[in-house]
Amino acid sequence: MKEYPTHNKKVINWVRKMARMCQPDKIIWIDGSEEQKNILEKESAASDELIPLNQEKLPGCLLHRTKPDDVARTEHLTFICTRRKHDAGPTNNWMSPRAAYKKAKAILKGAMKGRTMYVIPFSMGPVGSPFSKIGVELTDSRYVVLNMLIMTRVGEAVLRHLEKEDEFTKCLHSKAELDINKRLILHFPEDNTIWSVGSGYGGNVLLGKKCLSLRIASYLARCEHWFAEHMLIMGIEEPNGHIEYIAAAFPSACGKTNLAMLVPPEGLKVKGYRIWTVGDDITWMRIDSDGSLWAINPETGFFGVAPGTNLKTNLNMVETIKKNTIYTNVLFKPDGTVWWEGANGEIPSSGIDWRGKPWKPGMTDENGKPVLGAHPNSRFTTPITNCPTASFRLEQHHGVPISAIIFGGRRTHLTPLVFESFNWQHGVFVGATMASELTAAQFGKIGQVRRDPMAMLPFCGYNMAEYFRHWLEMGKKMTKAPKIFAVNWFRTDEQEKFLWPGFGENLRVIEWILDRCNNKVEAIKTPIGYIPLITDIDMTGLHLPRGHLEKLLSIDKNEWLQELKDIKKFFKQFKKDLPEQLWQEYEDLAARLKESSEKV
Ligand code: SAT
Ligand code: MN
Repeated sequence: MKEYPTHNKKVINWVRKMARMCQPDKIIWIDGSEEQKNILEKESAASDELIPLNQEKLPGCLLHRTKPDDVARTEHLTFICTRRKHDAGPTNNWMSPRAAYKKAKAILKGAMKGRTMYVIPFSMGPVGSPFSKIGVELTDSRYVVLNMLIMTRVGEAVLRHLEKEDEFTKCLHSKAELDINKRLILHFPEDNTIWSVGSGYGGNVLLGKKCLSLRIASYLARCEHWFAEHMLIMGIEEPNGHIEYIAAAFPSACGKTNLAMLVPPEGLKVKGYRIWTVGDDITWMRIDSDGSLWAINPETGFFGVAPGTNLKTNLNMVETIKKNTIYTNVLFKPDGTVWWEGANGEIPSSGIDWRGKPWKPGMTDENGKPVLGAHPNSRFTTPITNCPTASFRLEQHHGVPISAIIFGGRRTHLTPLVFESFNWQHGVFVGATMASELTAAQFGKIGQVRRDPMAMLPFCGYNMAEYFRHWLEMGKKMTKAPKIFAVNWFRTDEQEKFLWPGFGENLRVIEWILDRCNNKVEAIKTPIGYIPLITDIDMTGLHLPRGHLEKLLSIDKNEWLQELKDIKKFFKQFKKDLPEQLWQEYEDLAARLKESSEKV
């Protein structure tokens, strides 16, 4: 490829400038071709960056290991760098652009010496769609290039688009020394720029994903009146061929991927539903001329959590990751395949664990804790087109119409299996007051409850108070706004056992949600929202112990009054910025609870 395969001066000047700073030995432009991909794979294998897996059993699959202190997003090293601190808001880490550039420059200076700088022109969303955004990522990691080729649209078509269009997100990544003390994930929304240094973990370095498609995009979305959300999109097809689409927000590692491609449970098989997967992580939504919300998934792959993925939890994903998949931090088996805790089949008798050390089942560490074969946040990167349920509308420039928005968290107590908000404004309150227990996808204490509005706490690129306002404003612009629901698959009983089986059975709840959207069933009004009549959830073939469904739908007044205190604390940090409508919703909820009886 010639030195600069574009005439776009802005791109050329920026690449030159970044190269002067990082001082790579050479620059290679990524064209999205199979030949170039093959060369990169060979080079990665030779340099031990990636291990080719058993090509008979897992064709086109590779294994990668990150450093043990580089296995999840590092939220404490992630910054929103706006000129005014206030614009980043109280929930984001903030640094001034000047200080941030300076700090990162000191690490990036000469960081690519002896390495190649790859230039990846990519599009989030179908190239040329009114939804889509162009980015260019510079990186010194072949692993990043190979992942980006799966997760985004890369190559010639993007370059052609850049000939006409000047605007693009400038994404710079360098592994540098992979030193946690010199690691920074910096977002400059006002400059449409991302700098990531010192990490090799997906969420920190695949800059098209969380950094561009959520943090930068959420900022752009507010300016341009659309939504960039941490949501899956799935289609539910009825036997008559009609498909309804829903978008659902859950924090990381709470089952978005499994839900997006669920297999209808045995008991509902006779109803003939078919599920279509549009996306499992990120949703961009716009109001179309019909006054309703239409959505696309800007990505082209899944970056999913491996542990727990098996035929029972996610049959379609097991099928998806059989080829052309990059595995990260899983166990390497002697036969050249991979394994993780909660995988199918037998536990292997030996292997190389995610740290690259020999492993045997039952091994314990110096504290007597089991040594895991795969890291709890080990991942696979795999093309969406491998998925048996991949939607046939993935390339449609207008996306799919959204009937319902669902907010979900991981709460062992409090939140019932499902409830419906009273209206858009109340729905925004429900989203804004979401909370969830921490999982392995974040640094922090697993199990601890944290408030995670719209599952966007780590991903909102500006002041969340303004983000809530944006949600409220968008509601006014729609003539056919989707209904908003909350779900919780994770409620437990007194013995801390899950009350709801989850996975494919969740379709029973989604069925009720769609029935509500289509005005097919009544509901019970409670202080927190509408809940289903027990008889309106189709339980054919699912034999829950007596009283479980009632427990799943019960609302404990005292628990909710307690929750209100926490919500108040959360809201208060936004001071005067918090939209007054949310305080109003808070007061209304408090009043409804106080008037209600102990248990609903
Ligand atoms: O690690 S990622 O941010 O890419 C995935 C996630 O945590 O949702
Ligand atoms: Mn996610």
